[in-house]
Amino acid sequence: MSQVIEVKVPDIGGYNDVPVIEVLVKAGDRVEAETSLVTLESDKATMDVPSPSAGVVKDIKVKVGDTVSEGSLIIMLESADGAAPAAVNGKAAASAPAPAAPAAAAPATPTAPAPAGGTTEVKVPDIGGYNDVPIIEVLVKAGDKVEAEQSLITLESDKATMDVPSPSAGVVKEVKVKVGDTVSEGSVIILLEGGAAPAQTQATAPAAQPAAPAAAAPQVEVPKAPAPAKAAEPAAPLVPLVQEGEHTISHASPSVRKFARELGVDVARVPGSGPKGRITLDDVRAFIKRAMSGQGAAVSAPASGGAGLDLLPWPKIDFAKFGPVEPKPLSRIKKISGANLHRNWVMIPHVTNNDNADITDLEAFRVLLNKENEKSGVKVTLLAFLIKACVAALKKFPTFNASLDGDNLVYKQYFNIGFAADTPNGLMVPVIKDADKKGIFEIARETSELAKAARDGKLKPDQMQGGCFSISSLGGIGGTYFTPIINAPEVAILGVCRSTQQPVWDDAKQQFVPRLILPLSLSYDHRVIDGAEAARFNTYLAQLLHDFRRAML
Ligand code: CAO
Repeated sequence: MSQVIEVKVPDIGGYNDVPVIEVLVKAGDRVEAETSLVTLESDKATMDVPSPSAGVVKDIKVKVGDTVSEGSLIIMLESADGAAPAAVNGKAAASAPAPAAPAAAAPATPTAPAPAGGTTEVKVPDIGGYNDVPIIEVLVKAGDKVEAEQSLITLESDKATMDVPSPSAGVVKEVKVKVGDTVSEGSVIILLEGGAAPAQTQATAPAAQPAAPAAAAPQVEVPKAPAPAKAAEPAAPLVPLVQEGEHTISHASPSVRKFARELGVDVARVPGSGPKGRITLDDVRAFIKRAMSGQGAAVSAPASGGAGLDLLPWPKIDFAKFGPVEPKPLSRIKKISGANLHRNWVMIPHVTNNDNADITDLEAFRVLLNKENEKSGVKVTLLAFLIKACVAALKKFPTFNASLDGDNLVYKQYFNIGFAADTPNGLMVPVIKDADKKGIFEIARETSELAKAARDGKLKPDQMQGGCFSISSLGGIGGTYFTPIINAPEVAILGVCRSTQQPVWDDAKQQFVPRLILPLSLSYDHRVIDGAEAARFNTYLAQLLHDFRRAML
């Protein structure tokens, strides 16, 4: 016969107001005895509250962010067989007590004072009778200054993850263990120098505890961790925080979670590099670094839901195994532009529209202009015409001269055009300001001066700022079409490749004629620009380059 029981928070080592960090079931879920229901996290331990029996979740009484203490009601469970475990069995359904066993080992708490000054051995406390528990993280190194209660190492049994905190403030003299070592109660983990134990530590030292023996290195019996279910309390044992092959729960020690929380990082979005995908402090640091450099979204992925990119780690290969190599650091410009390109590529839904422009007449005009102005010292380039044509197209299609700002589209009423310049140190994008107010000669002179400044490493920051739209011209080099990456917060970029003579059908003459054809590749942000609009923009641009008189229409 089924009965509805109240599942309450068990003894969690005297902690009160412990935050619920994960609710692992929902109403209607069928659970087995010992299935984890919620995860609690104090600043020292992460613990799951398991189901006292098999059954169906009727109602969930807590949500993420709530705080709970021993006895707090968390779930109403319709017990499948009425055979609730010992602690619940036989009680009235509505008032069934919480499972008797603590859900997990709580953090170790110092129980004996450290002497002021001198060296003390910090040992593994009572960890609930577990032996040979692997160390999954060593959080300090020799020379580190630590505060009382600061986590020193993280242990992980198959049932719980727990930090061993420092019994007092001091300096780590020696670390006696390393990741992968296994320890049991009493194992020496660290030699700690100096520092007096906090008052509370002394006050909580159990009376029965023998005083530290008078030895050169006085011993500190550290932390008494409330034991998980003992023989007398057969109910819910601890449950692993991470199930093999399942990543719905972030695998991180309490100290890593705390560190992430302090920095506002959602630990579920941090890819773990430790064993079984465990998240380390370095993973959190790397995540923040990536976020700061604008690459966060590229590598972070929610642990569930499929909204992110669940990427494999970058392959680490010893190339020297296959032949001689010479590693060289990336240039500063490559590092900066690389981070920007990466963010833009990942965050903007790029689409590229390819088209052709017949620039036969324009090229003839350009050659003529250069002949007429040979002595001026200014070479009229195709790039200058491209800039002018783009300004006209931006005026006709203002969405291309806009930027996304949250839910707003900011339309710019100025026309600053950036152009990619290839320099020995990497890509730079100088900007021609107010290109709408400048003539072809002025633009040609300015692009050549800015390109030279870029190559000489003399571009000033303000000469690269304020762009509305960019052009990447590879025409002097070659290629047919390519996909230029949008230079955020701009919403489009024009890529231009090498013009070539091609046979084009002439309707009037009813024959093929040779024409100079310029390939145009327009990448646009599909959140802002529709495909049809992009095709119109590119077509218009091609018409302008074919016959500039259209700009006057
Ligand atoms: N088709 C055919 N020939 C072209 C051409 C095109 N589309 N564009 C330029 N050329 C020719 C020019 O006619 C010139 O030839 P001559 O020396 O015989 O006169 C030669 O190529 C050099 O061109 P240019 O002096 O006009 O220079 P430019 O305006 O093409 O380039 C600049 C200036 C700064 C854009 C270029 O030097 C550069 O750095 N380009 C690389 C940009 C880049 O790296 N883009 C990729 C970024 S990642 O998306």
